[in-house]
Amino acid sequence: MTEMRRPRLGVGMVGYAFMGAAHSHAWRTAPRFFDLPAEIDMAVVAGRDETKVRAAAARLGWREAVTDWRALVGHEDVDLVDVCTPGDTHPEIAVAALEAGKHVLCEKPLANTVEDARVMAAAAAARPDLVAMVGFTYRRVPAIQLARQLVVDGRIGQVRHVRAQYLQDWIADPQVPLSWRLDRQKAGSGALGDIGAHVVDLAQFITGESVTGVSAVLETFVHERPVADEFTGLSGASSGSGATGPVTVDDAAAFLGRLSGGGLATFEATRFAYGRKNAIRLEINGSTGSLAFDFEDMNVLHFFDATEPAATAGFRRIVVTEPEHAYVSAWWPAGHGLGYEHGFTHQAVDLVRGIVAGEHPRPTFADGLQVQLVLDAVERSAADDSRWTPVPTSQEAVR
Ligand code: SOE
Repeated sequence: MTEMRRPRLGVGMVGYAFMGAAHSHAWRTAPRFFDLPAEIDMAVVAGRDETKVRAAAARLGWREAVTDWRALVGHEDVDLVDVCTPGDTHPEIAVAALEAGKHVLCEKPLANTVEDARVMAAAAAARPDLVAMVGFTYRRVPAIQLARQLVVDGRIGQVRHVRAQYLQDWIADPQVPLSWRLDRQKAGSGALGDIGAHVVDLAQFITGESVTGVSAVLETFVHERPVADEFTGLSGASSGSGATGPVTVDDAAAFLGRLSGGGLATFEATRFAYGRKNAIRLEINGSTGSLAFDFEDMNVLHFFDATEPAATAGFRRIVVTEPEHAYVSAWWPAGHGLGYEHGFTHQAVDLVRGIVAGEHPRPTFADGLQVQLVLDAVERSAADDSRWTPVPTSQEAVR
């Protein structure tokens, strides 16, 4: 019997820090656990510093290292460009890749501005033969997939409320040094774009509705921080020289929204919630039930079915590790649990399958643009004090 040869898919990744490491892990792991319709070739990684990019290539499993992303985009072995850089470079790299006939996976948020996101979405629309996907990875957590399925199946009825929070604490200490995520030029915004974007995407993905309007506040609590000399993971280390620089983004965002189906939503994104490490908390109340999720217990989904007899109804704690659940059968025996990195692997799997099938796995660049429009509306709302209604003190009230 002759075995069908699978096509080769050459991947080129730009950037190799936190997201680059997570994506590399996904590219290495996806073919080892999932049946993929293509052979993954981790062909090239690009980064500006030659020594560091070579070391990253060796550590993360890339065949070749280059110091210019243009060389990667033009590389004959590269069919897919994986963009893991800060947002300010997304448009140039992604558009060049699409124009060169390469599929693209781009980290979120899609861009730093609506205008840039629009250009990227237009470039993707001009090449329907190519896949252009945004890295809203949390969609591919099995419990989130189950939440979406329960909504599709009508198990919570019409959505009335979404309560969405993304809470971290890694910059709550004012001595945590500056890094690109605190620089508006590079990141576009702060907690809003870095983590708020995820909960906007998740709320819309699970409900199947879109945010149609917002009323927002943004705040920066720490305006000046030590300058970093070295970067690791999310943050960096300062040598203690005493040099400081400005924080140019929001530290926290809070906003109300209306949903296209008539429901109300509240959103909160902060990196100042001491004790909350990566708490993506979602609660959705519908006309016949509710869902609740917390990424800090990411293998679990809570479901309340209001059609059950009141005497015994209660939130059901579903451990989402059965082979029936999305993606799970490729991994471990029931109950053995998945972690942060698995979402990235699932993303790689769906992307490769989409490319080979000639489909457009979501979230597409058009979906990324839509989230960007919400973020932009939040910034415009927060900048406009005209609808802000101050509360008089009780002394003022009795005067
Ligand atoms: C990437 O998807 C990302 O949003 C990072 O940019 C955040 O900083 C991280 O905390 C969550 O994941």
